[in-house]
Amino acid sequence: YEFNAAIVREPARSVVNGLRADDRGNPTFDGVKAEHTAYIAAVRAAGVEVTVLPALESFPDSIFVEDPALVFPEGAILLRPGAETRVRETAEIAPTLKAMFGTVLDLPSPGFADGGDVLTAPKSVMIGLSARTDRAGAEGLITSLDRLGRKGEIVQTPEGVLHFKSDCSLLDSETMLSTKRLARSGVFKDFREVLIPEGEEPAANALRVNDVVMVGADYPRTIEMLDRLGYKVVALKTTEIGKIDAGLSCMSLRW
Ligand code: CIR
Repeated sequence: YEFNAAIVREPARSVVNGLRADDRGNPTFDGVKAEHTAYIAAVRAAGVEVTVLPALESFPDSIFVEDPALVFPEGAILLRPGAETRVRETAEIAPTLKAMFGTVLDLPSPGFADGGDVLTAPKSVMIGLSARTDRAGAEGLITSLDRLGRKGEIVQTPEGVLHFKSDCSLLDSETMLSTKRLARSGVFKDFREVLIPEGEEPAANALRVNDVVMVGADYPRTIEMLDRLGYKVVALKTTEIGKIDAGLSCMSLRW
């Protein structure tokens, strides 16, 4: 969770048509834009140098740069998103990553993997199988991680949850913020677990950046809990991006 640099992408007007599992109405472009602007400011305020890429009108979900790639200080991996409308986002971000990283690997074929399913923890990189990340993709990713000197571990995303990280985030090197439904599977037995209060599940996609934890402003009980545990919480509005199943980690690639 210690980062010097990040990449984000401006939302396109088409973001209002972003993918979603349940339709709770379209987000507004201005609302998404405002949430994104505040997010960039918060990441910068946490001490990170942020590169802002231009909007891609043909890719409604391209604001969620976390999904088509994976980055580490030692190199980047170009992924293959599991949603048909998002696969070509990889080719769009590839030139930027090739300019910024000495090593850029391609996810081996076959299979699919979304960055939202990948959680970088201190001892391993956890890869959640989901509707977007299949076993072939996860196994291919383990090979790529190996080439970067990282150990990958395949785990399961709860049924009906978009991404593994929709339900968890690293709070510090020993502590995981998780929904109860995910923690129940035992995946975080090597961590201290902090469980999301019932009804605030989307708050699990929080984002630790250097000394702050960014949390969705719509989740007061989670904010209060983290505050009480001594974390420096920055509350950010995620109401509009939440309508297209996104949270705080989705909007950046960090290293
Ligand atoms: C999608 O369904 O792909 C987007 N509407 C939301 C992606 C969220 N990304 C993430 O959790 N990493």
